[in-house]
Amino acid sequence: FEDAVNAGTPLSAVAEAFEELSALVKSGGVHFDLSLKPFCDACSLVSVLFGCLGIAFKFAQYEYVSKVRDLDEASEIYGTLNNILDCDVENDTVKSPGSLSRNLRRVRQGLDLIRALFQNFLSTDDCSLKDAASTAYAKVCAPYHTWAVRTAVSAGMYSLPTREQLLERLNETGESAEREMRRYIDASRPVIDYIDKLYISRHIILDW
Ligand code: 1PZ
Repeated sequence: FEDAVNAGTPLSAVAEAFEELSALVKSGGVHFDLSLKPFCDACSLVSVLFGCLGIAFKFAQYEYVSKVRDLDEASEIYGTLNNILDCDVENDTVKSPGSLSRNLRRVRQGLDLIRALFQNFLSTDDCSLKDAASTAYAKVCAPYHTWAVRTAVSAGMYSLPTREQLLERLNETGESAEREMRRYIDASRPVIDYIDKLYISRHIILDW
């Protein structure tokens, strides 16, 4: 009954999409070849969360959405995540600005950022969104962003909504949000690990 009540929220849609993705990845064995299409579909859902953050994060939304779109547009030609890596390795463009392998790496960092943010958000009842987001950003993304981006992000943090505003905008209660965030935290892990292995198995060190 509770699930039915919560069925239509953006957060539950994100959780469900990542559970499906994670089930695919987990069922596939070591040589599983994840298709770009379902991956990009799930990643696109995440962008609804940006709508709750206010205009200061429009740039982050644009950055994230355009990278997911590039990957999505490549899905028919490349088919799978593995093929993207193979092609960029061959052309020595894995880390080149705008390359699909680089975009995939950035999208993966976005997914991990949300995971860390949810984890911080749930760790205590009185953790503000600003604190949860700042800590998550510092750990997951800041080491790989330029000084200018880090400065803009830390200024933007002050404009984030409060905990209560966020829940309201997401159409969640404290309890329902906790449930959906936990679903995402659990489901995103295998997907993030899968993406990391695409690079590691090709001897690409993930320090960028
Ligand atoms: C409720 C959620 C609150 C989350 C608040 C945290 C917001 C963090 C904002 C990060 C802004 C990043 C802006 C630009 C970054 C670019 O420099 C990099 C590098 O791009 P490249 O040089 O490789 O082309 N771009 C990215 O890392 C793309 C993804 C960044 C955004 C991910 C955020 C996703 C999570 C938001 C959740 C709603």
